[in-house]
Amino acid sequence: LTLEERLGSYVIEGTKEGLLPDLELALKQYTALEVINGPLMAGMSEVGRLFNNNELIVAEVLQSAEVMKASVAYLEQFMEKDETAVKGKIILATVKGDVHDIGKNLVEIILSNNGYKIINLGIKVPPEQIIEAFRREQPDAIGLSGLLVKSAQQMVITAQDLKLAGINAPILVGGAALTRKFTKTRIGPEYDGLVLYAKDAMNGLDIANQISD
Ligand code: B1M
Repeated sequence: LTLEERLGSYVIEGTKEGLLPDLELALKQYTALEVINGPLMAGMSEVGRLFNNNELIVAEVLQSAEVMKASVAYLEQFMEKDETAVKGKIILATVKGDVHDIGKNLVEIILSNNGYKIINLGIKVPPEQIIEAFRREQPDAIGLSGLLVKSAQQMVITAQDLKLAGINAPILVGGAALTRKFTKTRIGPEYDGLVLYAKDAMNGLDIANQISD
């Protein structure tokens, strides 16, 4: 197997044996983020495909997620850091009913490496908890993540509840089940402030930078 194939297969097989030496090797050719977005994400997509075909069970997907998390935790130290003054404060949450947090945590790493103070509320976060955190922290924006189809609908509900609470700070949304179109036509109209869709974590950073400019 090539190095790239091996990196993907650690995620697919859910094994960490040999992972660290291969990550070190990969860093000689790629940036930390390229390793994540390339071979590791390719492995995760394959896990999603196999799971969808009933060729993997949840316990196996969990092991794949562990490998992805361990890789990101190791690679984090090699990511570019912008040590300039704080650009803003952002609350992050995976919406109610959804436990997927690898993407959200990647967004946290990238934003905090680039001058943002992040308040990470974790997973399965109901709107009430986001509203409470908003009042306490007074952030510049709210980031919502969700991977399940029902999470897209939960984002609509969350936006409605935030509006009812009188909140109109920009909302940044992302996650596999979401599209730009859904964001624009279904979430946006339910909210008084901006609702912006990010296709990946770097795009999330670009959008955060645009908002904070
Ligand atoms: Co789940 N799962 N899962 N899962 N899982 C999906 C999402 C699924 C598509 C797999 C499939 O069937 N093909 C499917 C959803 C189907 C649907 O809704 N139609 C699914 C399912 C069905 C489920 C369960 C229901 C399974 C079950 O129990 N029977 C269950 C749900 C539990 C729940 O949430 N209530 C479940 C559970 C799990 C595990 C716990 C085993 C594990 C998650 C572990 C964890 O996160 N701690 C897991 C995993 C790993 C996946 C897949 C395989 C991979 C997700 C992932 O981590 N990707 C996933 C299939 C897939 O996505 N291909 C799948 C890597 C990550 C870096 O990408 O999170 O997309 P992602 O983030 C991206 C972008 O989306 C974006 O940036 C990141 C890249 O830079 N982004 C943002 C994300 N959030 C953002 C926020 C932003 C900006 C950008 O701003 C705020």
